[in-house]
Amino acid sequence: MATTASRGSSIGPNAEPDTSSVPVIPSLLTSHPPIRDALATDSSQLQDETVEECAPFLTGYGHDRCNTHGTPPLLRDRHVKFLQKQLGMLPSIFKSADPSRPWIFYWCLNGLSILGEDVAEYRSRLVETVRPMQNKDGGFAGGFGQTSHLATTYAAVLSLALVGGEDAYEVIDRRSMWKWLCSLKQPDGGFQMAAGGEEDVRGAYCASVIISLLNIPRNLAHDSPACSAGHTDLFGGLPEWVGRCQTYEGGVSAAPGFEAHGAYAFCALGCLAILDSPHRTIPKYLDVPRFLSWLSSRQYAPEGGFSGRTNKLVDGCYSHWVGGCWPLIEASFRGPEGQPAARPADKPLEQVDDSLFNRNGLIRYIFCCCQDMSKRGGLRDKPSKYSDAYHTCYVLSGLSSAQHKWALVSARADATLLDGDRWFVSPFMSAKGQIFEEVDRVGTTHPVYVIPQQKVDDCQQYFAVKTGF
Ligand code: FPP
Ligand code: K
Ligand code: ZN
Repeated sequence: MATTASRGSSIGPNAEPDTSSVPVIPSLLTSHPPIRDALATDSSQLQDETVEECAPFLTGYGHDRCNTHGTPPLLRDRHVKFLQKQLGMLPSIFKSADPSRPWIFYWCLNGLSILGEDVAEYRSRLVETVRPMQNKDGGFAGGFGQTSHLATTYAAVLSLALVGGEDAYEVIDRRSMWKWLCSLKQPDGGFQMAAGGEEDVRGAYCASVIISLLNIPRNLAHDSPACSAGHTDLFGGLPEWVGRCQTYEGGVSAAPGFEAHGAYAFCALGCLAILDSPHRTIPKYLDVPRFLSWLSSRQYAPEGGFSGRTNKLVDGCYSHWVGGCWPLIEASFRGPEGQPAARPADKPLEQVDDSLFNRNGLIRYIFCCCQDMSKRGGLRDKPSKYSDAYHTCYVLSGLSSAQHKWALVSARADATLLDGDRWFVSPFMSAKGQIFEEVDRVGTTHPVYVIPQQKVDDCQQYFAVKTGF
């Protein structure tokens, strides 16, 4: 947490609670932080307003079905319906989102899958929809006739992996994908997002995900711009380039010299965890203590949620971008832990809470502030915002990482392999008590690829036998 607030002043409507009926909520999550910057600015004003906005929700306002910890239930069916609707015909106000259609597929399919839905039934629809989005020169665009982009390619590939099966995998033209990735690879080691486009850490992550999921050959085509710097490998100079994105604050920016942001931090760790096992790459290319200090400062009290950057506000989507950093950073200093002892799957083991962030704080922010409790459903940034597919996907993914514990079981023996690390997930249940109902525990996604672990394995297995194209 950013601060400890046991002596802070109370906020919200339950400042003087009738203790007989009011749930017990730690004062850290119901009080202003005890240490406040005396300098009032537009940022501190917005921060105060956000605390006031969240406070009534955090104490159970408007929820008639809160449990004894003041946590409302997960409105699973409503969120499922919301995502299903987003996969259908959309009204004309979505026109500007047309180039992001592969993203909408990914957010919805991944969100549905975290909520326990089988998304394989979308296979034939998805296959026919994304096929025309692939360009002859490689990669996927946001729609037919548009330019290929690494972000839409990443979203299309993950969507195909989510529905799985040969028909989906075979949509992808690996040879043209390889050629296109070679054309985006830059002499300084990074990747442009599109031909002539910006070079940033999203590119480093998206390219690493695509290459390692599809077993794309790593040798560089002779006409790649990166060859001029002597590179011969698609990954040449990439971890060094990612390392240069770490800022004085300890977080990671889009490209060297910019402001640290949670979304880019996740991309950096994800990329490094693909290039080799995280306990080798992360400490080698990042200053971990400085990174940890910045990452810890992303969780706010009393809101409980994460912000994306210094002096900005909590937002549900950072439950994933920031929350998803924790398992990777933990694996980086724990290293491979070996196969855990077998335990009954239906009974979570109570664990000593040695977590590096306040899991219950984040879980409370998500259940109380991020759910649209109306018929609309879906999850959101904060109570004053509308739910959307992006926030629904990433709030659920963040909830999943707060409800589970990931461990690296074994690391790849050979650093040239890209799919050798084995991860193990278990339900997290703090010995201090669980503030949500067991039925409200959501599914899991792979800590690096952010789709279910089984879908990652299936996809990598399918392409592993393809040597060359
Ligand atoms: C700031 O928005 C947001 C950014 C600077 C980064 C956005 C990037 C992503 C969400 C994802 C990238 C990842 C991949 C895999 C493509 P803001 O100023 O509206 O929000 P803030 O106030 O919370 O910083
Ligand atoms: K935001
Ligand atoms: Zn957001």
